Order: sequence, then C-alpha cells, then structure tokens
Amino acid sequence: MTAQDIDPHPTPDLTALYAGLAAADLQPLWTITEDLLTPTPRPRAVPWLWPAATMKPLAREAIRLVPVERGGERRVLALANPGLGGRPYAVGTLWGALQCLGPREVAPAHRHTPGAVRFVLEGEGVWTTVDGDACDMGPGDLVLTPSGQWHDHTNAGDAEMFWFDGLDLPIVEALDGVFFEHWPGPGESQPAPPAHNVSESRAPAGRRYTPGGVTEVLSPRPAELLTYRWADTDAELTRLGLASDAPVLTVEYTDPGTGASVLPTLSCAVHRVRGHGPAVRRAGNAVHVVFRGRGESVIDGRRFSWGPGDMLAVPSWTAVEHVAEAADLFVLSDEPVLRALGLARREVLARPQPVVEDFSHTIGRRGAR
Ligand code: 1HN
Repeated sequence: MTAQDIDPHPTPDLTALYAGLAAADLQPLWTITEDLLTPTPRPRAVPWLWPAATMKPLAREAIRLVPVERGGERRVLALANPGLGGRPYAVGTLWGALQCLGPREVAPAHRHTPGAVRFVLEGEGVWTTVDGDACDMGPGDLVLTPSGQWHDHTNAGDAEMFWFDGLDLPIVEALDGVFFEHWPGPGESQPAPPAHNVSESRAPAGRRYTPGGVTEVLSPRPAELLTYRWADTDAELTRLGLASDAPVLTVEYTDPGTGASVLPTLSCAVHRVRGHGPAVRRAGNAVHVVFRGRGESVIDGRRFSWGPGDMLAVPSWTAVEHVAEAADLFVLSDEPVLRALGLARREVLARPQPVVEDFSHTIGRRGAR
C-alpha cells in the first residue's frame, strides 16, 4: 500500500509530510506493505532435495577440470535453495555443500569466523588439520572446525573424497561478523602435525552424545573434541534403539566439556529412521543428509524419495516426516541460536500430512527440476 492508496486525496500538508519522510530516509510503518510480523515463520527457502546422482558426476567433473586453489581455496558445490534468489545457501541460515578432493590434493589453510562441520560421505586417507591437530576422516565421521581456527584438508590417498560441509556463514553474515584470513605461511598448509587425532584423547570426559537433543544453552568456549567417529555414533543409536520402539531415534553430538551443541551456532544430530516417523516442525532451519538407506520424506506437503548422499532442505516451521525401513540421516540445524535467544519452538503434528506435490519422480534424474 502506498500513501496514495491510503489517502487518495491528500492535503498539501500530508503530501509534504510524505515527501519529507522520503527525503529523510524514513518509512512510516502504515505504508509498509511487506509482511513484517507473520503469524508463523515464512522462510523464503523451499523444501528441496539435491540428489547424489546429480551432484556426484558434477563433482567428479569439477575434480577433473578445476584446480582446488581456484576461488575460496576449496572445491565446494554449494546447495543453492531455489527459493533464495540465487544466494548460495541451502536454507536461510545455513550453508550446506558437497566438498570433494581428488587423489593427493591439498586444500590450503585459512581461518574465518564462520564455524564449520564436515560429515564424511565417502573416501579415506584424508584428514583436516584444525589448529595443528590432524583429524582423520572416514565415512560417517563428523569433524568440527570451530570459528577462528586454522584449517586445511589433505588427501594423502589415491581415491576421491566426498563430504558434506555445513557452515553458519549466513548467520555470521547477517550479524556482519565475517572475518577471513589466508594462512600466512610458510607453505600453503599448517606444518605436518607430529600426531593425528590429539583432540580425541585430550577431550574432557563428559558425554559425547545426547539422546533426543541437548538442552544446554550455548557452548561458552570452543569445542576441544574435534572428531566424532561413526562407530561411536552407531553404537549410541544401537543402544538407544534397543531401549525404544520409536520409528525415529535421534542423538545429538554433544560437546563433552559443556554438554552443549557442538558449536555455539550449529547443532549436529543423527536420525535413525526405522518406520513412519511423526510429522514434526520447529522454528529454525535444517539440512538433512542421507548417510545410509533409502526412504521418503514429506516436507510441507512435498514428497521426496532419497538414498545415500542425497541432501534435503528443511526450512523453518515446515512439517517434516521421514519414512524408511532402515536409514540414517545426518541433521544440521541452527537450533542452538534459537535456544540461546529464547526462540526455540517445536511441534509434533497429530496426523501425517497430505501429499500436495510429489517430487519423488521428478528430482533425482539429472537435469530434471
Ligand atoms: C570453507 O572454509 C570450507 O574450509 C568449506 O573446507 C566451505 C564455504 C564458505 C566459506 C568457507 C572449508 C566454505 C568455506
């Protein structure tokens, strides 16, 4: 609505008022048409799926054609949600991507204020060095690079390596808090560390997983434990599964020193799906990455079918419902931020959702949209 719509026949004084406001870079609230206070969140990001069958051949071509040094020092394919107008974000507050390294490649060291997590999909013989500690990476492992810590990636093997990258970059960007530095040298990477996986033996003794999810607010200091092994995650889910008959089990990776989420901004969890899960919605965004198994999800009425390596955008307040016989999904979310600010909300819907749009056959083939 413009001032003209509200007052089709403005007095000269009123016309002068609106002109004065515009000239002073002021906007009267009564003329603002944008929905500022929506009854529930209206994320611009849409429910979406990026299939491994589409991403992996493109990643392999990128390994063949594009050196790792080019642009951002990383070979990363960013999930660009079609609702976000071309921005390279999976959902409004989260960066999600497929990162790949060819045999014997090294991604040089740098550090930045956005924090990152890596969840390994495929490959071996790779480590990420985080402030001098070489963290070995195998399938299903989670490796943290907390805000401000130097990190570089080394593939010492002969195979390609693929992992999911999750960053809080959109959050840090919204706060105008992005700082970035290249490694000053000597060399492109941090000096070869004398030992690997030091954080795992030096970490505090507290629990490393929390069934359901943590409730602690903000980790007050950077995580000391940098790597969570799939064998441990799997054992925790198996233990939980024996004690419950729920169709979806959840464990959240936990900072053993504080009992909080792994980063101040990012929560990492795994859903083990073994049936038809309830429809759940929460305030805040998430990305779900399929590690093992095949299944289907309905997100706000859109149905997607998925398999290993596929990645799903679950925007704020969309109802999400997973169905599988046996599948494990890695879940990245901005939950710690909402919890710290008193904004966390979660609702379990009484019924399964009606499927309004079926994407399960249109996405997943190369080029199909
Ligand atoms: C970054 O530093 C990495 O270190 C991956 O592997 C993805 C996306 C945006 C900005 C920095 C990495 C990134 C990134």
